[in-house]
Amino acid sequence: MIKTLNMIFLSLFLFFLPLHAYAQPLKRDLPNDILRNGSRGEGVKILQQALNDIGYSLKVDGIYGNLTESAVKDFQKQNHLTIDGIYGPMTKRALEKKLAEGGTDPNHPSYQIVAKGLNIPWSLDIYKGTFYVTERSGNLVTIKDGKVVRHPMRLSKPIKVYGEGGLLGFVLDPNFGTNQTAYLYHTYEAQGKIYNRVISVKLSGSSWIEQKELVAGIPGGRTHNGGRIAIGPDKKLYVTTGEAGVPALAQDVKSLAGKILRMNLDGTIPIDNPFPDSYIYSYGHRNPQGLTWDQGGQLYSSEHGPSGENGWRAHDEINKILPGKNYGWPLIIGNQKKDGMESPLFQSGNSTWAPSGLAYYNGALYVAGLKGAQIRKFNLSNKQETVVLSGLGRLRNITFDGNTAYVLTNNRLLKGKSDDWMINIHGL
Ligand SMILES: [Ca+2]
Repeated sequence: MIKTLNMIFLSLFLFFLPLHAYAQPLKRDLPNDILRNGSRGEGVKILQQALNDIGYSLKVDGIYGNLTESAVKDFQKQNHLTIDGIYGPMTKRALEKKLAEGGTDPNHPSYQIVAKGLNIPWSLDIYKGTFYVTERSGNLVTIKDGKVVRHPMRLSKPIKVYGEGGLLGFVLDPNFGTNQTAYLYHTYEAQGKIYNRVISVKLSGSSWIEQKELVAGIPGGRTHNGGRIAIGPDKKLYVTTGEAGVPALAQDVKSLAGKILRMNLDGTIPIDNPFPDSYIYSYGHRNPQGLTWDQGGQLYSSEHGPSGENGWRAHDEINKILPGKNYGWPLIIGNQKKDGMESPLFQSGNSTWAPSGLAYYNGALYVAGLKGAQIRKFNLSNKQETVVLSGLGRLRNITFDGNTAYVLTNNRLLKGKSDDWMINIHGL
């Protein structure tokens, strides 16, 4: 309740004041009781607060219900404990350790809330102080001076909000100022099957109207829809697609699933793509959801590792993407090697980042983590990894505008209602 009240007070009175994420290790006197689904009381409250401190978004009500149980299970899973959802001595010790780490590095940044009340925001692009955000539930949102506006859309195929699918990627045309054009990636249904497509849309008045279908029929499903789109330094549109829950498709160079695609902004295939007459730029991907380029124009992508396939788990990846290369899924994971396949630049081993949005800034890659609930920084020269932000729940995306990073949270719940934020961070 304390945390909930705090959030309400913050939203009422501190909206424009900078909020500081914690820098110091967090100390909480965790209860010594055994707590389980059905437990109630002060001990449960302290546990819920502690779980929120490391990135979960629980209501602190002292009632150990299904949400608390699933957070405990998730925590146990990530810390390689028995996954029974019961808080006892082992879970307590692991939680104390996690709190002592504080989740952030000593030079961690301060952040401000730019907008609240978002519903699973997924992508962000910025033009002259206006933020263009997609919500997975099917809204294109603009945010200006903290005000959130949802715009009507006229599309030839309705957005199918299903599982991990919905309205996902979004990017403004390089000439948006004159042509009011943008590109988006969304899930749809045809003949009872789930697909994804990439289209261009134009802002007319306050409505977004479909202009052209660039590519359709990208296999989709309840999971692994990929969905990030970005325009490269070469002015081509790059698209991440998931293998739609069918791992073999990632190795099939006739399928658009489990790939990074590259196309001209009118949807045609660039003549210098690695495979003739194909959108495929790289393959062997499971569920890539991040794309970025460094100063020298090198492309990188983040991708979710396995969650049980072949008994494999975790091993999330950050890859350096080269044209025509095979990134191994489902034949190799993590640092495994195989002839003709690329191993990742960074991988999470037995822990899980669940990496989504990826951004390059000043010699480093920054990835937004869902399960990990962190922004992780990967220094490209010394290969060091640091956590630069945590404690805000699942994080979907990070985008830099000059020296400022903008981060979207995902699935934060406030009193059972979605309350995702866009925050900005200075000093990364
Ligand atoms: Ca791989």
